[in-house]
Amino acid sequence: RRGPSFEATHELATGPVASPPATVDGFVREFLDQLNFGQGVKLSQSTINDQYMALARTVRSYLMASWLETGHRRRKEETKVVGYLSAEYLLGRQLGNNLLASDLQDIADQAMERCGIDMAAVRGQEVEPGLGNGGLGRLAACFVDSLATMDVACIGYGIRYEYGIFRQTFVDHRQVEEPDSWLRLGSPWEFPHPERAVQVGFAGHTETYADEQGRERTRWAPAWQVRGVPYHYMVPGFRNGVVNTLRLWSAEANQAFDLQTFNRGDYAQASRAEIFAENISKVLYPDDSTPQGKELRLQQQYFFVACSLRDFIENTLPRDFDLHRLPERIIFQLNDTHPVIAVPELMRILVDEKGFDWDEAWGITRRCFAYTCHTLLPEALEVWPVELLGRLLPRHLEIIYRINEEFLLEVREAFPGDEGRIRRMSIIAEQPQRAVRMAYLATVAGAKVNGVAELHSQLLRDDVLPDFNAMWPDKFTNVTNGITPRRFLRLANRKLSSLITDTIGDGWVTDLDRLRELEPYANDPEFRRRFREVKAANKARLGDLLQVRDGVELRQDHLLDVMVKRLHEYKRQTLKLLHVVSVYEGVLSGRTPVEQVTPRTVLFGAKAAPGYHMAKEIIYLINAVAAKVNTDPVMDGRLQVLFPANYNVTLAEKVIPAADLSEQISLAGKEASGTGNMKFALNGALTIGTLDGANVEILDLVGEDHFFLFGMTEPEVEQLLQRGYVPSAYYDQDPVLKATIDLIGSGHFTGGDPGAVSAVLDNLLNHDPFMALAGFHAYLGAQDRVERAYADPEGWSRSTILNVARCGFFSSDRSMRDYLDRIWAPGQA
Ligand code: Z2T
Repeated sequence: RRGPSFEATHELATGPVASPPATVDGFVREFLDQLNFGQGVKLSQSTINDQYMALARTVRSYLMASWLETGHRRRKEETKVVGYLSAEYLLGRQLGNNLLASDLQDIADQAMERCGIDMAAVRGQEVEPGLGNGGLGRLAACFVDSLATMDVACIGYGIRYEYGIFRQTFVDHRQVEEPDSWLRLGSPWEFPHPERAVQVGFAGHTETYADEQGRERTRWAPAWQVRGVPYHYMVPGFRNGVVNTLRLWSAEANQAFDLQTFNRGDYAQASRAEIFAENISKVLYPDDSTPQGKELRLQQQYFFVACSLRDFIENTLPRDFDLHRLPERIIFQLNDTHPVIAVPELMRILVDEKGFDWDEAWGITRRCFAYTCHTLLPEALEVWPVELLGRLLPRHLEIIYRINEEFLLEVREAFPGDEGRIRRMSIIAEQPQRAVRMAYLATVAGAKVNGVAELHSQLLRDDVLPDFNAMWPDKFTNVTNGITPRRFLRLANRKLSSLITDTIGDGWVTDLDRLRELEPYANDPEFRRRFREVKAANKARLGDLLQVRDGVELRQDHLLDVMVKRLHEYKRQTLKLLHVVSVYEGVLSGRTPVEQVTPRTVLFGAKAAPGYHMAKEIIYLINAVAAKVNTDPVMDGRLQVLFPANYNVTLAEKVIPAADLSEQISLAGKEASGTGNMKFALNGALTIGTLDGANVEILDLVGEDHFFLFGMTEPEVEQLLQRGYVPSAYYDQDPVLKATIDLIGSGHFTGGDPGAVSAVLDNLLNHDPFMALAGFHAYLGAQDRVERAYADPEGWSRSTILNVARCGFFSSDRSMRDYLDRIWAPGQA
C-alpha cells in the first residue's frame, strides 16, 4: 500500500533536495529551465500564460526543499496534528503570497525585468482559486497560513472543486453567474497524487454477522464507490522554512467507462458512471450561510471527510499505530457543520473496521473532534432529512441513532423527568420532517464548541445551544476570528507595510501586537502626512485598476466609503443604499445645497447566492441607483456609486488598502464575527458599525472616539421584536426616510417603472426582518459624524493610525494561539 519509505526516496534516490540559488542569476536560470523544459517553449515565443506557468513553477521549486523537509520532520515528530476539515478554502492568488513567504519578491522582479517580461501582466494571469463563498472559506485560508508561520503541524483537508465560486457579471443591472473555470489555463500550484487515491462508498445496505469470536458485528455494503484523488498544495510559513500541506480531494470514477456498453456502441451510456462520480467535486455550492439541503452537497461532505479520515489513519499515521491513542495524534477541527459526518465515519471505522467496542470507540471519537459554529441564523443550521441520510449513508444513520440514544440517556440522568428538554436536545428533529441536526451532533461529539467572536459565542450559549450549555458549560468557548497580516497587510498594502517597518521594524509581520508601538506616532504630524500619502497612493492604484477592469473612474478627491461582503439581508446593504439615496434626494429636493455634500464615492462589492431572490433584487437596485446618481448633473459629481462586478480576494487586496470608511452595519446579533471589518481597520480605514460580531471587540480596542458606532444593541433588538416591530411606522414618522423611500418607489431609478423595485420596498415596509428602517435615523446621524471627522484631516489621520496600532489582536496568529490553548492542546492525553 505504501511504496518505498520517504527516507528511501529522499535520501538514497535523490539525496537532500537543494533549492536553486536565491540570486537573480539563479532565479533566471531556474525560470528559463521551467519555460524551456517544463512549459516547452522558448522565451521569445512564450505567451504571458507560459511565463506565468514557468514563474509559478520556479517559485514552487524554491519552496520544495522546505516542503520535503517539513514533511520529513512531521513524520518523525510524534506530535499532535491539527486536521482542519473545511468544505471551503478561499485561497486567493498564490504567486504573490508564495513569493512573499519565500522572500523572493525582489529577486523575481529583477529576474523578470532581465528577461524583458512584464511582471504585472504575469501576476494578472493567475486566476485565483475561489474554493469558498466568503468569510468562512477565507478564514480557513488565513488559519492554515498562520499555522505554517507558527510551525504547527496541520493538514488542511477539503475539496478540489473543478469550479469555484461563480464569476459575477451584470447584465441590465442584474447579476448573471458564469462558471469559474479556474483550472482552464493550467494549475501550477497543485500536485496530484493518484497513487494515494482512496475509495469512498455510498448507499447500499448494512448487515450483521458473527466474527471469529462469535461477537455480533455490522458491516456496510455500499452500492457504489468513487475514487478520491488528493491534490496537494503548499502552505508556506512566512520565511521560516516551513511548508505545510493542504490536501484537496477530487472525485473520479473507478473506471473510465463500462467497456461492454461501450463495445455495444452506446457511448453516452458507457460514460454515465464517470460523469456521475466526477460530479461530486464538480462545483462549489454558492450559498453563504443558507444551506440548500441538496443530496449532492451531502455527497460532497461525506466524500471529502471519508477521504480525509482514511488518508490520516492509513497513510499519515505510522504503520501499526495503536488507534486507542488516536487523540494524542489528531484533533479534527470541524469548520462549521459541513464536515460533521466525520463523527459517525470515525465511529464506523473504529467499530466496524477495526473491531473496537462501541464505548471504547466513542471515548476516542469524543476526544478527536472540536466544532466551530459560524452563524446564528436558524435557517443556516444544517439538518439532513433522515430519509436522505439513510439512503445515502445507511450505516452512518444507524450510528447517529445509537449516539443519540446514549446521549439522551445521559440527558435523562442529568435532568430526570424533564421530557421537554429531552425532545429539545435530541439530535433527531421530528418536525417538520425527521432530520439530523448536524450542529447538535457536532456539539455532542465535540470536545469543545466555539463561536467566532465574544458576542457570538455568548449568543451561542444563550440562544442557539442553551440546553447543551447547561449540560456541559465547560465545553463552550470563544475564539475570536483573525486575518493573516501577511496577505492582508504585508502583501496587499506594501506602502503601509514599508512605512510601518521604517518606523518600528519588521517584527510586526509575525507578531502583530507590536503595531502598538505605532501609537505615539499618531501625534506626529510628519508620520500622519506619510500615512495619508500611503492612502492616496493606494487610492490611485485602485483607480488605475478600476479604470482597466471596469471602465469606471474613481475620484481621487472623494471619501472612499466601502461595503464589500456577500449580499445578505442581515448585512443590510439596503441600509447603505437608503443612505445614498437620502443624500441624493436631499439635493434633488433642494433640502441640501449641493456644495454641502461631502464628496464621496460609495463602493459596493457583493455576490448573491443564485437562488436568493431578494438579494438579487437588491443588487439590481444598487446598480439602478448608481446609474442615476452617477450621471445626474444635480449632484455635480459629488456622489458616486461604484459596484465593480465579481468581488473576490484579488479585488479585496486592492480595495481594502484604498478605503477611508468601512461599512459594518449588520443588525446586532446577526453577523457571527465578520473578518472584513478587521482587514479595513488594519489598513487604516475607520469603521462605521453596529455592536455586532467582532465589531464589538474592534470598538473596545480602538476606543469610541475612533469608531463611528450607531444602532441598537442585541438585547434592544430583542426587545423591539417583543414589543412588535412595525417598519411602516418609521416610514410614517421620519420625513427623510419617507422622501427617500418614495423617491425609489416613484420609479425614478428604474426608468419610471415602480414595479421594478416593489419586491425590495414591499419587503422593507411590511416585513423588514433586519430592521433597516429602524436603523436609518441613527445611521444617518453616524454618517454626519463621519463627515465632520473627515473634514479634519489631522484628526482623521490620527484615528486611522490608532486603529492600525490597536488592532494587532486580530491577527489570525493570535486566533491560532487561542485554538491551541483552549481547544487543541488541552485534549492532549
Ligand atoms: C460563512 O462565510 C459564514 C458563516 C456561515 O454559517 C457560512 C458561511 Cl459560508 C454557516 C461567515 C459568517 O457569516 C461571518 O460572520 C464570519 O466572520 C465568517 O463566517 C468566519 O467565521
